[in-house]
Order: sequence, then C-alpha cells, then structure tokens
Amino acid sequence: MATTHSAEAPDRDGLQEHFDATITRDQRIEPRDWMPDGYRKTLIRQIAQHAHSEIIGMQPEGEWITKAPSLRRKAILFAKVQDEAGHGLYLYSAAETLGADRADLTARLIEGRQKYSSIFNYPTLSFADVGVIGWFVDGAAICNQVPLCRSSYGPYARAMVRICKEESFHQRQGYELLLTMMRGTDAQRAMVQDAVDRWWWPSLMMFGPPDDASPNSAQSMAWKIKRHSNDELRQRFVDMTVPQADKLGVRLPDPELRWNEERGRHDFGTPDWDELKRVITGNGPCNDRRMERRRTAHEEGAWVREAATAHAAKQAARAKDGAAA
Ligand code: BYC
Repeated sequence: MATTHSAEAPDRDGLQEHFDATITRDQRIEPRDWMPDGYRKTLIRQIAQHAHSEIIGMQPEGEWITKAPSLRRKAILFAKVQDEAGHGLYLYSAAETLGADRADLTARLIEGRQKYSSIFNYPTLSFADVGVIGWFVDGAAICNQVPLCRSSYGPYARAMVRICKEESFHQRQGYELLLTMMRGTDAQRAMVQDAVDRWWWPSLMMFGPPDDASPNSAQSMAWKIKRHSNDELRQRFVDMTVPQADKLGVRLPDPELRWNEERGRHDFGTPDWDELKRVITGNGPCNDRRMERRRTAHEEGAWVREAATAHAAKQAARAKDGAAA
C-alpha cells in the first residue's frame, strides 16, 4: 500500500514511484494513499457516472412496477429496482472516499454537468422490455463490471463484487421472464421480438465509443481502472448473447451477425455512433423525461434530507451530552 502518512513521507517523485509500483504489482490503491490528480479525477468521473446510471436506471423499469402482470412479477421487479438504488449508494460512497461529496455529485447530475449511461434514455413500451433490460442491459453490465472487480482502486473494486452478484440475479430474472413469454401466445412472442429489436443496438452502445474514438481508455487501462477496452467488452457481450438468443428463439436485428471461424468470435455490424453522440449530449428519446423526473424526486425529497440531518445532529448532541455527564 502506498501510504503517505509517515513523518518520512517520500518526496513527490518517491510518491509517484510508489504509486506506479503498486499498479504494476497489481495491488490496490486505497483512499489514504497518495495518487496522481488525474487518477483521482478519472475515478470520480467514472464512479459518479456509474452511480448516476444506477439511480436514473431505476426509472425505465420502475414505470412498470404498478403495471406488472402478477404479484410475483411485481415483487421481483420491486426488489430489482431497489437493488439499483443500493448500487447507486455504494458507488456514491466509493466516490466519497476520493474526496467527492455526494450532494455535489447529485447537483452536477441535475445541472447536466455529469453524464449517466445512454441506455436509460430509451422508453420501456411493454412488459417485455423489463425482461430485455434484465437480459441485455444487466448482461452488458456484467461483461463491463466483472473486470472492474479487479480495478486498481480498492473501494470501487470491492463495491463491484457485491454489485456484480446482484446483476447476475437481475440478468437471470430478465431471461426467465422472456422464456416464460416465449412459451406464451403469438402476441407475447411478438412483444419479446419487438423489445429485442429496439434494445439490441442501444445495449451495444453501453460499452462506449469504439476504441479509436475513446479518449479516456488508454490512460484508464494504464492505471488499471479499466481492464479491457470498450470494443473487447462489446465483443464479449455479443459472443455471450448470441447462443442465449438462439435458445430463447429470437432474432438479433443485425444482418451482419455471423460466426467467424477464423477469429473464433462473432462478426457483427457497426452501431450508429451518431445516435450514441446524440443520446449522450442530451438528445435521446427520453433524456428530458429522465432528468425532469430526477429533479422532481430531488426536490420532493428535500424534507427527508432535512429530517435526516436534524435527526443525526440530535443524536450527535445526545451522544456528546452523554459523554460529558
Ligand atoms: N453513455 O473515453 P470513453 C447498470 C462517455 S448501470 C453515456 O470510452 P470511459 C444498470 C464517457 O463517460 C451501467 N456516456 O470513456 C443500472 C466519456 O465522457 P466524459 C453504467 C458514455 O469512461 C440500472 C466519453 O463518452 N455502467 O448497469 O473510458 C439498471 C468518452 O468515452 C457512454 C457504468 O457506468 C455511454 N454508454 O469508458 C440496470 C460502468 N460511453 O466523462 C443496469 C462503468 C461513453 O469524458 N463505466 N460515454 O465526458 C465504464 O466502464 C466506462 O466509464 C465506460 C466509458 C465504458 C462507460
């Protein structure tokens, strides 16, 4: 561990050397360790975007809680959306270990100064979308986030371990819902295919721009924050999903999708990168709706934050009085 708190703390060159050696040895950087400003900023950016994605990501599926077709499906969906709130909270806590302030990060999101994942700016038009989000979006999240369990920053990596366990339950509930619908009526099968058609390409975009247009990847990989490039993880997701689509009996909407014997991987078409740019810059189908909902929830939750703060102050004052008595 690159601890900086001893009286003989090494000079700046020594600190950098110690940091570099920690990364090279595949050991973890912890909150009290010295780290370069760029490393800290990159982590705050990525962790905050990830936290915001979890919180905004509650909306598209959350809209179906009151419309779920059975009590069992409602309970499952409720639990999943609640897990996403929990993921957001672990991640905001991880960002706070880097000196960020959760209220400030929330303000940045609400003011449009920080991003969240493009995927949550698409509408959920039928209950099949709940299944496809579990299958594709949580499946993509697993491909992207399992390697983050080995991220060089300790609190982020540890948060990811628990998040990934929950994501794999989320993915299976989505796939199980789709299997059930595919065993149903023609109308239900058509609903699943329609949801697959709408969510496939946006799911591939979750992995970020192609490697040659990803400004942050090289440095993030050198710091071992990211362990694989955007294109590598996208490829893994395609390879993982194709056999699952066959088993389910749906068609993935890509005429260029085929197995490449030589590469031992699937070839696939190019996502519409202009669409990704539009969605990231606030011009996707649901950006305004998502942000409006988030702002309203924040304003309507002000009394809860005030009450919690007043309660914490009262508890602290009582503890102090108790200690003095
Ligand atoms: N959407 O240089 P790049 C979940 C931005 S939550 C929006 O490749 P990087 C779930 C990128 O931030 C899923 N923005 O960046 C929740 C950067 O912008 P800035 C969320 C995107 O960071 C509820 C710029 O484009 N997952 O699974 O090296 C229900 C250039 O990109 C996107 C995470 O957050 C995008 N798709 O790589 C269900 C995982 N792609 O900041 C499920 C953690 C790129 O320079 N994050 N941008 O202005 C990561 O792994 C990486 O941050 C990314 C991007 C792969 C996403």
